[in-house]
Amino acid sequence: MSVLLVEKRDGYRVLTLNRPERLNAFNVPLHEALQAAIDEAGADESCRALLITGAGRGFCSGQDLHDRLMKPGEAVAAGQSLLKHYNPLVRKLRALPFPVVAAVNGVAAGAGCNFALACDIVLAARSATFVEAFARIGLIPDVGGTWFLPRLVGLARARGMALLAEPISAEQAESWGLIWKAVDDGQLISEAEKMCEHFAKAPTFALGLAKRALDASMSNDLEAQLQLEYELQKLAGSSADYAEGVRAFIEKRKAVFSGAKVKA
Ligand code: T3D
Repeated sequence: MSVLLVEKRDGYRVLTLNRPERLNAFNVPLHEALQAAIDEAGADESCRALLITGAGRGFCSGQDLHDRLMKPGEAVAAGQSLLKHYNPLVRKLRALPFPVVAAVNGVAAGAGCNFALACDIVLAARSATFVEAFARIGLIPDVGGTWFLPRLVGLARARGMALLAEPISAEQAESWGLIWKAVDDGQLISEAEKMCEHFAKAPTFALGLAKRALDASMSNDLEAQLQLEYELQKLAGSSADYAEGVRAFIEKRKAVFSGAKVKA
């Protein structure tokens, strides 16, 4: 059985982490399959959204610790693992020119928690939990966690999550602004599918530019951000989707967006 299931739908793809016996922990084959699937989705012009979820009762439990068992005096090259697998994974996710929806179906721990937070929209089953589990085993939060957490929930809560490593419920995560929404367990996948179906008909080019602008805002000052908005809005404003959006509004009908970077 493949460690990653890839399903092509009309206008979007579904990636299901598929190591349920280890709560979908990351190992090398899963990293390789996931990165290849993200690259393929990014290169497919008909793909306008990605839905990522986990098989079984967990979303992702982070690094597979069975691959990190050390003999006394031995050290694991955790740095190499970040350089080779985790950091490229976050970069690839953030660079995708369309929305990525994480449907967190169960526990998201360690790298699995921060992998979810690196997606654009996080929906979580009400029974799911988020755990910055690193402190329990002597590591620091990685996979962008030390960057995403304070920006999403502020320093006080980021510190609490990183230093205490206690599970945060989906409802708590929603009320803190860590995730978009907690939904009933039975509704999770259909809600995530509905959202991806919406994105598959959205002005994708503009959404990709909006992602870029929001990411850049994390380190830009206001002047730099205004300049970036000017540059990106020039691109969005010359797209066929903008022309169609305005026409549809005036004609009081639903817009039909191509999603492509085509000039009006
Ligand atoms: O070296 C590097 O690459 C550096 C980068 C590191 C990135 C990281 O992600 S470090 C953090 C690694 N993850 C963790 O520390 C979390 C470990 N897991 C847990 O703390 C708990 O399993 C959970 C809180 C996630 C869930 O608890 P619970 O009680 O619901 O489930 P469980 O019984 O603990 O787990 C179920 C099975 O999954 C169990 O196997 P078994 O006993 O039924 O055969 C358990 O061993 C396995 N499992 C869960 N997490 C992992 C795992 N196996 C390997 N690696 C895991 N991370």
